[in-house]
Amino acid sequence: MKYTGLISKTLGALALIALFLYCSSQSGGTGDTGGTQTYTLTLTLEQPTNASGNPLASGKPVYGKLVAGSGTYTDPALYSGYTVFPSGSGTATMTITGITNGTYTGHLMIDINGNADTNNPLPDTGDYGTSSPTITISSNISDTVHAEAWIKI
Ligand SMILES: [Ca+2]
Repeated sequence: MKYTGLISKTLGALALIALFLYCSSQSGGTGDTGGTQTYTLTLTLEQPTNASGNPLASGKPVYGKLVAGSGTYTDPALYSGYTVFPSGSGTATMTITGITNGTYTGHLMIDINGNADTNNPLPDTGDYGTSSPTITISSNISDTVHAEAWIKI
């Protein structure tokens, strides 16, 4: 048949369009912008504790950020998060959304003395920080920061 080839090409093109539309509709993800896949980092934060196990950050704000590559805590945040520890001994949850595929360094700090600039929060003496892990994001990630991970600055 003369038209068979044309019909199968047309069907093939329609299938490609359908596949494209399907893929476009699958790029969902929180914070998705313009079809670029993004991911969410969810951290459960335990409070630092004293030798008796009492919480040391009750009601205190926590700032987190991801910086490019192996960047330091003074580098600008590509992505940032904020939460507050509850009163008492509870944990806090920090959610950082809209992260694109890549390798970052994560920085966390508890502003114990409440003097951080909320636009560019940096730790000072008496605050708590953590070691700064390399974080490779290629999916949604959930992790826990344990009480022992906090270091007094
Ligand atoms: Ca501070």
